[in-house]
Amino acid sequence: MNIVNARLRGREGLFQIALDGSQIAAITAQSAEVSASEGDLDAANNLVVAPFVEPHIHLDATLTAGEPNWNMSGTLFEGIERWAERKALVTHEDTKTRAKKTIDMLVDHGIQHVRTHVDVTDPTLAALKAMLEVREETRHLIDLQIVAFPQEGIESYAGGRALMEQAVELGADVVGGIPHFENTRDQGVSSIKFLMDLAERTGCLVDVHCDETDDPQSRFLEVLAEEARVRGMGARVTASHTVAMGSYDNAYCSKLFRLLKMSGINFVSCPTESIHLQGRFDSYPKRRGLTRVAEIDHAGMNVCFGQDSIVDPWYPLGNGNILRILEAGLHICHMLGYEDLKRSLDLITDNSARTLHLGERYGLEVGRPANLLILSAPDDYEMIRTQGHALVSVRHGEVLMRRTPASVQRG
Ligand code: 17E
Ligand code: FE2
Repeated sequence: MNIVNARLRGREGLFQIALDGSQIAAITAQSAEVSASEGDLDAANNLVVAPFVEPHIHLDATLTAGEPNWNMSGTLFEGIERWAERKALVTHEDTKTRAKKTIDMLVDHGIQHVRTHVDVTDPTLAALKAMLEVREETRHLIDLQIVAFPQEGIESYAGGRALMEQAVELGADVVGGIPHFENTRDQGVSSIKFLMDLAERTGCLVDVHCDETDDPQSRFLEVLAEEARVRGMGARVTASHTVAMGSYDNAYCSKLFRLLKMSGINFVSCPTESIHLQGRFDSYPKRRGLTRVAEIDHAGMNVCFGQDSIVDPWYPLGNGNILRILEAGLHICHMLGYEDLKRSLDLITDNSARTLHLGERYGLEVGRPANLLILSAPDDYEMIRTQGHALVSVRHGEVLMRRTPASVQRG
């Protein structure tokens, strides 16, 4: 199969992309627009990119908002309480059904790589066992990474350490954490040492919910970054949320950034989630409750955007469309300047792939997997401005999804 009349990010002109079974066989410049042959796909002067990536979602909690109770305060902490009520009702089949429905939504929007946090603070590990099956059963749709995520704490939850170890033994890909939720600061610190040891010993990646609070005293990011630096694990480590950084003063942040850069860790921001959950203890002025996305990016560090939730105790909306998250994030993070807009898709493609440590399993290059999207606009800026979509998603050399854009008649 060939894709013709494609625009590529950062390159002038039109291109043809040849797929040879499950690999990209060739990318060649076209001297003029061509008509597509039978069996080929016509990008019609629009962008072709590697698939969108969802670097941070909770597929075990998805589609449970209001069951049995709604989060009335809109805080993270009430979300955790409401989820504990729903968690008591979780079954194997219920988890698989909801996760698969949500994966279909992600696929409909061009996502082919997903990292999901799965709550392992449950003595039965029911959700984890269900998600391990989902990972295998949806390989034709997505590459799924599973994070062993201790929602109620590693040190503060009975048997928390053993559950984390068991989750990795059962097949989790990534070790998680939640230091700001542990009962004490000391427990937060020891939870990070424990989870970094576990990851180093087992070869897992690391993705920690870190400082997801407006409390400027929540400073576990420095602990995570230093552990990553000393062990030389930075590229394998991700700090998710880090929203307290939005409340740190500049003097502390200036010192912190030096360490963050030396550590080489990755960052995920979930802008729609954080603008909803944070700032809840403020009246006015009211904080935005996001990490310093533009500053992290402009300092040359790796940062990407994720959805976090779809209709769960923390966030009542969501439809799988990561472009909606990108648009919101660019607004909230003061990233609508031309320099940011013209490379904005980095935040849901290349940067996210780097966070997931996908290496040569990702990217529009000869020899890499034949996974790609045809978008509805010719460049990053126009994708955002027109609220564009992924129109075609190709995976393993075959069409996985086609979207027909709405058409408008005047008069
Ligand atoms: N759990 C958590 O600790 N934080 C979140 N944002 C979600 C679940 C969605
Ligand atoms: Fe999360």
